[in-house]
Amino acid sequence: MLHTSLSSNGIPLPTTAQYVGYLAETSAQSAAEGVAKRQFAQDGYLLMRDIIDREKVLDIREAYLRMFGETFVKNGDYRRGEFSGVAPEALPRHGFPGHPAHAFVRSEIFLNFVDSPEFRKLAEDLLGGPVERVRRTPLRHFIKGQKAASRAHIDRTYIDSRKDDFVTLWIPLGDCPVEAGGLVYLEGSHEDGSMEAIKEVAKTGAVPTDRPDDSRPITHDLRWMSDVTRKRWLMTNYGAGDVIAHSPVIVHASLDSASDLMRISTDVRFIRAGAPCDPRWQQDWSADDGH
Ligand SMILES: O=C(O)CCC(=O)C(=O)O
Repeated sequence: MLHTSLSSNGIPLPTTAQYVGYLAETSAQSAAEGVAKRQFAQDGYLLMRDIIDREKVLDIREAYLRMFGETFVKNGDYRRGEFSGVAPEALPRHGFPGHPAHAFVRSEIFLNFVDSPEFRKLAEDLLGGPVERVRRTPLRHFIKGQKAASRAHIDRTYIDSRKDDFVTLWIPLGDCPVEAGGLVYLEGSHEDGSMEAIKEVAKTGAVPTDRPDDSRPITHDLRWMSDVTRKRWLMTNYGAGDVIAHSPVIVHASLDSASDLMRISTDVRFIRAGAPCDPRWQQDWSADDGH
């Protein structure tokens, strides 16, 4: 039982053990260890703590938040990055041209960060050989009270790839406790018939969705998803320096941010070298690109 209330896209998710649990952490120091590879195959994700320098992550958080001006963060503390309650006026939508996130994913500091050798090594260890980084690298930024979160989905719906040729690294850019709205995973959904069960329900048109014109997200209702699949949503308090790798077929989503601490993160993707890469993902991310 978590001592906080949870919701995703405004829909409450009960905090009982029927609905939520904690992500497993690996004891491995590196994903090259057999135990890490087995965990990744078995769980569909691998949570590694402190694999990159915390200060390097906070440098990125600070550089991004400085783009919003002085009054955006509490006490001028860009490294902590609590929302002051004062947003700059007349900004374009998040990640659209003209928004700071759009410029930031094209900046040298960000590109140097996502090209960190630690990320490449992790992907190579998990895919078992040389990899290429997928160019399109979104930057996510959620602020308390928005009631907006990532809907339940699998990455393979968005990116054409063979399941074993592809890995996503989700990287919190700063501390991200559960109440700040980090990524949550539907336990065991990468390996059995959960998606088949959902497809059957989808045929009846009974899947709740707040995006009826977009067939890519499964649902915005995490409680419903848990009821239908009889699976729990797994979560954790992420810290700056942590990385979670996930398979393109595990169902994941995120929680609404209910913390002053802004949730800022990026998802860096790697594909096995030589494997075909979805051309839509070979451009820089722009939130209006429709992918
Ligand atoms: O950060 C998010 O809310 C979504 C990220 C995601 O779906 C992913 O990394 O695959």
